[in-house]
Amino acid sequence: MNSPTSPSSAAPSAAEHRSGFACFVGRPNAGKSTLTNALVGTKVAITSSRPQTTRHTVRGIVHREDAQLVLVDTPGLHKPRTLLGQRLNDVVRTTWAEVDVIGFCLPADQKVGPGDRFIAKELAQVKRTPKVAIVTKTDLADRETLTQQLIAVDQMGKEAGIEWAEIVPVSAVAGEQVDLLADLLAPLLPEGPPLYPEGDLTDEPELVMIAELIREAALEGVRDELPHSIAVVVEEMLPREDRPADRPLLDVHANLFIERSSQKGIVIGPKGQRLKDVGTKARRQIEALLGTPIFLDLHVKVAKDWQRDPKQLRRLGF
Ligand SMILES: Nc1nc2c(ncn2[C@@H]2O[C@H](COP(=O)(O)OP(=O)(O)OP(=O)(O)O)[C@@H](O)[C@H]2O)c(=O)[nH]1
Ligand SMILES: [Mg+2]
Repeated sequence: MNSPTSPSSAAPSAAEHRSGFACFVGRPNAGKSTLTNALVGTKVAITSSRPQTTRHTVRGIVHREDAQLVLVDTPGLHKPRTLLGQRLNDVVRTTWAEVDVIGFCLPADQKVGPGDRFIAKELAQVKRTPKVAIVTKTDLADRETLTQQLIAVDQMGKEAGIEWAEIVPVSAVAGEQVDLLADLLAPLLPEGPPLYPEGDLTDEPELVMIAELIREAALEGVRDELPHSIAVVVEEMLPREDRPADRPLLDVHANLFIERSSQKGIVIGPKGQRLKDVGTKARRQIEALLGTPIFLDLHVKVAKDWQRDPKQLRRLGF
C-alpha cells in the first residue's frame, strides 16, 4: 500500500497500466496469425490455408487504455521433417520462455488430436506462465460441436497437468469474442508502461513484410509440398529516377526461391500467367502497406533443397 502522502497514490490508474507479451501457439493452420491480425486490427502476419505458413515470430501490438499487449505469433508446432522444421520448432520453444502469457489455439472444427496433446505436454513444462486455451474458428462449428470441444480442451489440460487461466472460444473471421479475448489477456500481464510507441502495430521490418506478402500471394493455389518449398527475399528497393515528385514509383526487386527446377513450371504457370497473377496480387498488398505505387520485379530461382541446407537457410534468413 502507498502512504496517502506518496505521489503515486494520486494517480492510481497510471500505476495499473499493464504491458507484456503473449504468444499464440498451436498446430499449423490453427488460426494463430489470423487471430493476431484480428486483435491488432490490421494485417501484420500473413495467413493461408496451407499449414506452416508462418516461419518466424511476428509481433503485433494491441494498444489499449489499460494495457499494451504485444502478441507474438509463432510458427505452428509440428513434427519436423526438415532442418527448417526443426528451426521453426526451436523458435517456438524459445518464445515460451520469454512471454508473460501463452495462448494455445485449437480449431473448433477439428477434434483434439495427438498433435495438440504433444504441444500440451510440452507446455506443461513451462510452469509459471499463465496459459489460456483459445478455441478458434468457432464460425465453423455448430453449438454442440463447440460445447464438446470446450469439454475436450478442458480434459486435455487436466491430462497434461495444465490449469487453464481461461478457456475462450473465438472467431477471428467473424470477429466474435476477439475483444473479449483481449480483455482476458490484459489482466494476465505484469504492471508496466507501454513497451512500444503509440501507433506502432508491428516490429516487422518493411523488407520482411514485403517478402512475406509476396510469399502469401504465391502460396494460394499451389498444391502438396510446394508451399513449403517457397521462400522470398527482397533484394532491393529503390525509388525510380526521373519521376515527377507527385508521381513517385518504387522499384521492388524480389526473388522467389523454390527447391527444384521441376517446380519452376508450376510457380510460373502456362505462359507465365500464374507468376503474373501472384505479382499483381502481391503488388496491390505492398502498395496498400507502403501507400505508394510500386513496380514489382519478381524472379523465380532455384535454391536446391534449401530447407535442408544450413548454408542456404542462413542466406534465406533462418
Ligand atoms: N472460418 C474461419 N477460418 C479461419 C479463422 N481463423 C483462421 N482461419 C483460416 O484458417 C487458415 C489458417 O489460418 P492461419 O491464421 O494462417 O493459421 P496459423 O495457425 O497461423 O498457421 P501456421 O502459420 O501455418 O501455423 C486460413 O485459411 C484462415 O483463413 C476463423 O476464425 N474462421
Ligand atoms: Mg501463422
